[in-house]
Amino acid sequence: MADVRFHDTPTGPVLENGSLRLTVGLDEGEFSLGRVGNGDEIITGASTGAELANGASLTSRGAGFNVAEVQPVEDAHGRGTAVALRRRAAAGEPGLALTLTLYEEQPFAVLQSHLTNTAGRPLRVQAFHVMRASLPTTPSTPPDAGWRFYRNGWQSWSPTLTLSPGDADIPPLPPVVDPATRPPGQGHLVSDLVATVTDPALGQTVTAGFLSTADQFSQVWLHAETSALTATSYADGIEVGPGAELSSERAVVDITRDPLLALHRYGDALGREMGALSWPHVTTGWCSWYHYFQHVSEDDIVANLERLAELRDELPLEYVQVDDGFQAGIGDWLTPNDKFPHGMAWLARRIHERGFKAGLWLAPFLAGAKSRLFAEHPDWAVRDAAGGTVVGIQNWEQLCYAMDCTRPEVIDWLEHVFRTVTDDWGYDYVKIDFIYAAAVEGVRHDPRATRAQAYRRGLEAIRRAVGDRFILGCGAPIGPSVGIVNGMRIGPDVAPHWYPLVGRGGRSSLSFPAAVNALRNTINRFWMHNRLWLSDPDCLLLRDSETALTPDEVRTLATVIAMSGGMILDSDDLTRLPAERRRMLSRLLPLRGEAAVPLDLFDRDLPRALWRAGDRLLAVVNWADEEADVIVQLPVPAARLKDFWTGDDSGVQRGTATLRRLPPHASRVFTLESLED
Ligand code: 9PG
Repeated sequence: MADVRFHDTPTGPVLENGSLRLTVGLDEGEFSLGRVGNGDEIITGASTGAELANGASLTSRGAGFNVAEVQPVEDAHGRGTAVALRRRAAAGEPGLALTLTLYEEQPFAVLQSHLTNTAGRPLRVQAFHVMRASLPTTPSTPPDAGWRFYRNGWQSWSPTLTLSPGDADIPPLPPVVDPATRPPGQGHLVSDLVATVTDPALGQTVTAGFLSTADQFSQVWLHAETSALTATSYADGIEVGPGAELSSERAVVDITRDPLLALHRYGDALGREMGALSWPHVTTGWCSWYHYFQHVSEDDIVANLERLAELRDELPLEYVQVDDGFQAGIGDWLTPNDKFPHGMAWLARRIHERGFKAGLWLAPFLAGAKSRLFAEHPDWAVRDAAGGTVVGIQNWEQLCYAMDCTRPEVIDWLEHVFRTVTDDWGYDYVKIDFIYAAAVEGVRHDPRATRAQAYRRGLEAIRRAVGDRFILGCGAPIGPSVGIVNGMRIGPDVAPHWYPLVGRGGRSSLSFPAAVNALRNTINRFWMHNRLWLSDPDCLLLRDSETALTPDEVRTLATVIAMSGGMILDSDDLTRLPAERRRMLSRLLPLRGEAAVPLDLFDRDLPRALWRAGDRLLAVVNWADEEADVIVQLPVPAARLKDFWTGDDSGVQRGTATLRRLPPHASRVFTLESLED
């Protein structure tokens, strides 16, 4: 790429690198963005704005900008040039500024808004609309054509899929799935953190998202009718003192022709900016939850441990992870219940003696109404405006309150709990679950902390306590977890049934436990793995009894998990798992590494073709409830297809691959051998 060039024109500054041109209209208070050499501007009439807690709002549109500063920058993304624009304010208005940055070596623009309190009394900021822009519309096209919207969910379990403007938005499910703020008014599709919109007819893709994610939650909205695109960073009404300044998170806008590449690029940039953690290898293990659930006992763990030791050569798994069910109460993590008579340190020692590493589940940001923790510290919960305790979830036959991680006593307690679990008991791995609870809306001890900051303080305390041991985030908001967790659950719970048990077909059930729900997110969040953390697609369930999954469904679940390249944990009773099902696991374990790209991500919410260029594996799934012929576009012009499971030669296919009469929910995996000869 090239240097960043800056020039002044009569209407305002222009910033340009080898791929993008950013044009500012000073009098309009707007900017536009397009690809160099393409002529067309894709983002037009873009403005910046802020909303105050008292309902007042500010926008640059119409007010105009002055150029405040042009300066070189250098950061995680390389060298660049930043232009600071100051909104022309009327007397008495707060100051609003926008910084626009282009980098020499990056094909995206970075935007950040800043608000200055020029008054003599504090002011509270609700949100920054860092960018409000228009995308080109194609009004003559039917509602299902035009822009296709990649929608990312707020936390691990929140639905992630592509939608059309004609589709209804996925409703939020407070507080579990999505307590985050929603845009005013109907007609928007909403994505958390990042959205990619692509129009195959126009051949254009715009990715708008956020690069910095520690301080404010963020969303991107597309207005279905007007194609207005808004990137918002939530300041949650925190106070800005007289003379002080508050900035939004840093937004990124990327314009490309290839939507899959755009998501990879965004993941790389977010990982760089937030210092994503790496791990030497993709972890594997066994987890107690999906067979024993909360009835698990020490004997169950030991029985599986002994079986794992016997099977070590066949199944080289690393971690034995004890899930929910060992603790005396939700919050009483250091007291085991009577199903674990020898205590948790004994169990970790036993796991180590057999040559495995030990993992433990906790839900550290919840305090159950029946717990000793809550009885002793009712003041540790987040409050609502009326002074009531805020519920994080109703589960385990009680209300569970959300912990206020802005309280120093809570931070001390968290460190104590996690030091005990790791240093004293010896656990090498913690699965921290339901951790969105630290980020619920409410009143906290520190009124200057946003939801994201409160969450991050809790997470940082856990990281301090566990040192460089493995942390798996679960039920975790995506953005502020980057840089702290090693592994991350990226979808809803798997289950020994394909569809959710309730609400099937309804959109609000997309985050309920079900094999198909877990797979949807695992496929659609492909770009996170190895960029933000190791992705955890949730467990394999391979058993042939105590399951409602058909053999085809079991194989598809296992195949898609393996194609994700992410963590592989089995969750069956290994003392009873048939040899033939175990062999499936041994075959799939070596596939950890590369995440498959869903080639048809923007065509449907459950992509049918998953491709790994590194080992040339192509998986094809029939998501339909009936037998069907599935036709997919090949990622190469032509290839000989060799069946991964059977080794059978399935012949040469050109352009597309046609799979005849694939049973419902069945899949096929092929190695694509090239046709050199
Ligand atoms: C243990 C489980 C497992 C699982 C986690 C998480 O909405 N809910 O009531 C709800 C309950 C459980 C749940 C997700 C949502 O599963 O994902 O792997 O650890 O907790 O209780």
